[in-house]
Amino acid sequence: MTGAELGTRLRERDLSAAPATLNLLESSTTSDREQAAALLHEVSPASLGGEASGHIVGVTGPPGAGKSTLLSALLHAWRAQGKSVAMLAVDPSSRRSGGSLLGDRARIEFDPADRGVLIRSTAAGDRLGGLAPATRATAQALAAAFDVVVIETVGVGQAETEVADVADTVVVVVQPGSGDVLQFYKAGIMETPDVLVVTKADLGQLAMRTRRDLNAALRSLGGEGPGSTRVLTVSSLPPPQGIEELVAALDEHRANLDVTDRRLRARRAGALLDFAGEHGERGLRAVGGRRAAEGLLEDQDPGLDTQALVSALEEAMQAKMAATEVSSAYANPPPSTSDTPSGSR
Ligand SMILES: Nc1nc2c(ncn2[C@@H]2O[C@H](COP(=O)(O)OP(=O)(O)O)[C@@H](O)[C@H]2O)c(=O)[nH]1
Ligand SMILES: [Mg+2]
Repeated sequence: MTGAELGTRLRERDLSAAPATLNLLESSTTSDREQAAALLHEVSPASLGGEASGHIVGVTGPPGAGKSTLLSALLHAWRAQGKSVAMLAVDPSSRRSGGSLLGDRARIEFDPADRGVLIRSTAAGDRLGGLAPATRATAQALAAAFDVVVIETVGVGQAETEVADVADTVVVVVQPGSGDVLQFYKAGIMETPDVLVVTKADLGQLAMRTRRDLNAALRSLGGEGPGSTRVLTVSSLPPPQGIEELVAALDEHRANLDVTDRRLRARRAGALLDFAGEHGERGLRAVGGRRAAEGLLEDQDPGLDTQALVSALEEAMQAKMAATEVSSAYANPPPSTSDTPSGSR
């Protein structure tokens, strides 16, 4: 099965193409990367004739906040609505055996026979929070076939920013009494998410209080009115509470979103991150710095996928490097014998 064939199947919303897609996009061999580029081209906005229709939801929060348990509840709610769901979890518990990183951890529960669901956990490796380039590309590709694509990352701050670069809607999950998140917002360290969820409402008054405190903090940041951050409380353990409201809040955010604009910015930001990750400061300097790179990305066809944007940056880099080699060869010709200092100085 070629990358282009997989991409075509995704475009036709054939969910059975998803596992092979994940494997291909995670592979780093040269031939697989070529196939991956062909796949991504098939599900690019240019090929789809518009943005992929799936809703990309980023879910992030500190370890133990209740993300996985919440996602199990959301999964059932979405499936009950007949929506197909892909969940990409960046899992820090796989760093240590038995998920002992922070004690008691839930897994996302689902029926393995259900063909409308795809769950993939990727080990976070050394990175707590950050997104692998493959996760970004995978989410964008799967959004062509699935109704909902969730990316779960762990952490606050950086994790939130990175997931905001790819998601249509960003959900930050906090548990009752977690004052640190409040402090982050007050200090302006975190971007405000689209939806804030306080979990474990069944534990009592503390959840309501945390919700009030978060609302007060958001008000003090001037975040009120349409389009501002919603704060919801949920209980994810049976009997679930607040899940329907959360599903509705996510739908509402997406319905009011300029998806084309957000996705275009996501692809450009992702391309810049991937390029800088691959080629470092030297690569950025070669294309004339970060600003110049951004300008170059803005000049590209808005229908290009992220990988194609990375390729455009790489071509510019290679052209610049080749030109520099030629011009420095003229500017600094290899010393001829007469130029060579011979003893005197
Ligand atoms: N009482 C209660 N416990 C919860 C709830 N949601 C999650 N938990 C518990 O909190 C712990 C961490 O949950 P988990 O989903 O693994 O958190 P994650 O690390 O953010 O994915 C587990 O022991 C869950 O059973 C909830 O709504 N109520
Ligand atoms: Mg988890």
